[in-house]
Amino acid sequence: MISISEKASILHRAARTQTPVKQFSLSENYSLESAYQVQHELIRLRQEEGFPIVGVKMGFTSHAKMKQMGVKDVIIGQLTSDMQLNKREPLLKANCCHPRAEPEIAFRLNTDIYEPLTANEVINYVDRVAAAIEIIDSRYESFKFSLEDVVSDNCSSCAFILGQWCDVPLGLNGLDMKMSFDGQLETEGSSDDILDNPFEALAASTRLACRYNIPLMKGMIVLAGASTTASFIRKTLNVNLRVDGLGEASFTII
Ligand code: 0L1
Ligand code: MG
Repeated sequence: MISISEKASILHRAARTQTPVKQFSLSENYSLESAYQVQHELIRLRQEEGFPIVGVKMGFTSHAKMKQMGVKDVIIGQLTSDMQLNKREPLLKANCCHPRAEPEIAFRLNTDIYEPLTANEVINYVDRVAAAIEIIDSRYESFKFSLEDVVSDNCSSCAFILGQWCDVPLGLNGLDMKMSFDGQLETEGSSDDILDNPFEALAASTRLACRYNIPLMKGMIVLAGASTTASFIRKTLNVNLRVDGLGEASFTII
């Protein structure tokens, strides 16, 4: 049995050396609670390198993905400052194992949150919303993992880019989300595919953050999750996401 701190060190090293490892669940069963402890330890190692927590990400937010994974609930991971890309800064493919891009919506919190909130309540706790792209990059060989493995691996998070922050509209349903690779449409989804409504994903983040002692503080970012399955990035690319009413987010990978 591999200890919690050993699992975290293995995953941290895998990310830093771009060397995927075997999923832990092939050799042992472990609980979701232990998996979140591994995630906390992994984040502690990042913080030790000088990268503070800047937000959280929600995973498995589309019904298709939940079905594919055989799970009934979403998962939560943590974002550190080194993961945030800016427009002028390309993502280096050499720093990833096998990156994929996901079209998402991001929120910015205007207040610290210490309790689970409903979708109707949580709208009062955000001051901005933006189009966002998440780059996921499992540290497991062949992107294969159990629920516990992926939670330990900080929900496959690797990097993210935000578009311009916008005012929060009263509703976020029915927004078309088109992601293109080098100007060619790669995937198209709707904001309805993010847990039926991105505010539901935001509410779920408050429930899971409270349950697993993950901070949700004023100014933090919440990536609400993807509207479609992730797309493999195989070569140098310009990736662009356009969300109806929220504008665009884009980055280059070289
Ligand atoms: O952000 C996501 O929804 C991905 C969660 C982890 C599962 C995966 O790596 O596909
Ligand atoms: Mg995602």
